Amino acid sequence: MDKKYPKEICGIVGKANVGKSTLFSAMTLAPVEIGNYPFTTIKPNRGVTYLRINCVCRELNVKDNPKNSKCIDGNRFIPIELIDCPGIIRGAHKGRGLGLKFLDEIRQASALIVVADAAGATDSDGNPVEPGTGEPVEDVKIVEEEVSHWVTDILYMDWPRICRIVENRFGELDEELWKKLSGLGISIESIREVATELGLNHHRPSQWTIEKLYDFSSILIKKEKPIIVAANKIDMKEARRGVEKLKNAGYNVIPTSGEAERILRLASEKGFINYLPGDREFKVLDESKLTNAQKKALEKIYETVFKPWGSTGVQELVNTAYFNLLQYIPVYPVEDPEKLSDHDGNVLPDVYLVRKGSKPRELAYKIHTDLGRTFLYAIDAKKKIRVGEEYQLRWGDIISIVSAAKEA
Ligand SMILES: Nc1nc2c(ncn2[C@@H]2O[C@H](COP(=O)(O)OP(=O)(O)OP(=O)(O)O)[C@@H](O)[C@H]2O)c(=O)[nH]1
Ligand SMILES: [Mg+2]
Repeated sequence: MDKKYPKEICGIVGKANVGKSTLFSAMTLAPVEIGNYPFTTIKPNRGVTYLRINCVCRELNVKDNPKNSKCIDGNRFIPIELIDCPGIIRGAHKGRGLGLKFLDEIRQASALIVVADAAGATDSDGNPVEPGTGEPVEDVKIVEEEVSHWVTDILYMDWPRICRIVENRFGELDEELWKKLSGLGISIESIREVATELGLNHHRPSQWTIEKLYDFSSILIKKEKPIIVAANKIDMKEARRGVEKLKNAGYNVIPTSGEAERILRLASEKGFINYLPGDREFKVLDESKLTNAQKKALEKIYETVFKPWGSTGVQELVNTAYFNLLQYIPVYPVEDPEKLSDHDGNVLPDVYLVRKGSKPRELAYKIHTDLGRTFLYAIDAKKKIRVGEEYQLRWGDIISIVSAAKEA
């Protein structure tokens, strides 16, 4: 049976020149263009990054053979696709800068990282300025507003047709809006809820003003695409105030230094240091192999990032987005509940991400539609007990699905 691995997508968006590509490069090790001027990136970059969790192999003291993920020293790394977008400036929906067309590429993203320049080293158009002068909260607001305009425009362009259909009773408004926003992963229930919340008439869309349509789009997108703010450039002293301001504005904020993470990841790849993404320290392996400049760069990272902030924050970004905001949990499906393996004998081969509250059948569907359709029951392989349809999967569960197809 062919397995399909569901793909999770995370988008990196933000004002021009705040460090998106540096962050992307740190998270994927992909070489991309980085420059201290706006619009260095002109089309989205795609790569793979990983969520990090403690692997159950440690808890059970078994040796695993990961297939869809990686296990390093008892840490399981679960892949997600990362997309680095070009910069956004105010008025982008009207074509300023590089416009917003590229947002089509992140329609499927379940989480968005909005990067802000916490050090305030860029103006609202992304030009370099004296650190501390730029407004990090504005960096996030610009993105929120432009994305809301983008959604508004998708709907507004087709508004006369939508009005005709609904007001001549050829279709329901919620459904027409949902079709129009298809691919954005927005549920029809949310559309209904937000329209009701705003007191908008479901039968007379021609009475909706463009301002109301904007409010509708803005609330809808916030509800469906949760954002995590990377308060970036924390290695600069001006960032402390910026981080506070972002937190006070009520955002989910993770202080980050993409640049520090990028240097550490590269140094670790080259074998100079011992460092895994998310570690709260790094160790130089052989000082004699480092040039003076490299030594200085590492010392600076320790002094400006690890000492004051504890880590580069980069791993926390995706971990917090998926495990706290989206409330995903990792579960390990296995075929053999005794050996904890797949049919080739690989122990704990896969980790799947499911929403908190998911049941075993949903996991079965994620693995294969046939497995979902023919699902009978599941086995909790840690406890060696049978669990039924109503069981709610828990963090780190090892689950074996028993299906009619398998029994036959
Ligand atoms: N001090 C500091 N500078 C950083 C950090 N991350 C990025 N930079 C610098 O910020 C500038 C912009 O970096 P990019 O990664 O190209 O920024 P971007 O947001 O992708 O820019 P556009 O693609 O033009 O929108 C470069 O000079 C980087 O070296 C960081 O964590 N700390
Ligand atoms: Mg860029």
